[in-house]
Amino acid sequence: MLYKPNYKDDVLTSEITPETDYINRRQFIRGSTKVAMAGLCMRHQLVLAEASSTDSQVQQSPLLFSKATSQHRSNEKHTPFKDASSYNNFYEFGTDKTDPKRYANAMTISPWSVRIAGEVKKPGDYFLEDILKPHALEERIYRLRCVEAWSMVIPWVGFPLADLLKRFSPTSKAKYVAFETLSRPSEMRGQRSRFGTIDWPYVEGLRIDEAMHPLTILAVGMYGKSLPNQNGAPLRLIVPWKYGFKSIKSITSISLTEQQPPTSWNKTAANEYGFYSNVNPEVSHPRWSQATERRLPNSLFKPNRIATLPFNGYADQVASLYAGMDLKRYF
Ligand SMILES: Nc1nc2c(c(=O)[nH]1)N[C@H]1C(S)=C(S)[C@@H](COP(=O)(O)O)O[C@H]1N2
Ligand SMILES: [Mo]
Repeated sequence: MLYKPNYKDDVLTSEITPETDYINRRQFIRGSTKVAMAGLCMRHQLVLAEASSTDSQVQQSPLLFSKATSQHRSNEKHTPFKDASSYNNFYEFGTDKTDPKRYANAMTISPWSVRIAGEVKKPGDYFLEDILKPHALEERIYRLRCVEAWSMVIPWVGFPLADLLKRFSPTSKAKYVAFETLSRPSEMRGQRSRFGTIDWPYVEGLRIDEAMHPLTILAVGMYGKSLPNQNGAPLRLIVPWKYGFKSIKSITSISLTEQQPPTSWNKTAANEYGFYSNVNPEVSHPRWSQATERRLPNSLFKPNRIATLPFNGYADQVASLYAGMDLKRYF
């Protein structure tokens, strides 16, 4: 099913920009098919990604967003969209890397609602449109490092998780944030499988300071378009300094908690996957080294093996969150 977010009417509405800009932008959207950029200057430069779709099964909607600032860019080559959308982990659809692209289109993503619960002053079930409404979308080009020792560089489109959490007024008891993915066996063949490893639904969690960190975002798109289902449409978490499994897909619940919440891979194999799961070349997985990674796309002739960096290269920005902690113990 085609997901058409109401960005043109909702997210970047007259609430946050003058009416004239709003109208100009709407005309801009309507009047363009293959677009690069126009000098629309509001708070940022707004970019409308190319609307042409290629071979993807689902035609992704273009998004309006501000281009990554130098702080959130990378001089590394982006992983091509083709690779980032066809080599995936999304166990709800199967355990092969090719399963998510093959089967995730069975997931209905519209309508979509997100439960905001726990230690907040404004809990409730909200439609995705209302969740997204006040947030201006921005591009963030981040490395994604899977615990399996491969990695990509992906231009996400989203907004800081902190901005969303603040809207719902966390109480003083909110010490952690717990996330949950959709549970819908009728559309998720991996959830029907008798050989499941994971106890569904997939759950993840962050400490509140990690959740509030400016690098932590909720993504609704990548490569300028709304997320393909296999990448976690319509809303997913991105925590770039942690192993990829922390970046939970297709979120239906965000809950503020006093206690550290359970997380799927930790429940599955506690000796292999910790709660923190910060990328750390010095702490090996019990069955393989984490010192290097295979940067996708790679091949037999171009193995593309590179050194893994502490905190996936974001140490300057996040190492202080863990000052005084033994990272070998809290892996
Ligand atoms: N709900 C859910 N979220 C998930 C997963 C999953 O199986 N289910 N896999 C994780 C893992 S292991 C990785 S590496 C990333 C992969 O994200 P990508 O497919 O967009 O590259 O998603 C993470 N989020
Ligand atoms: Mo992963």
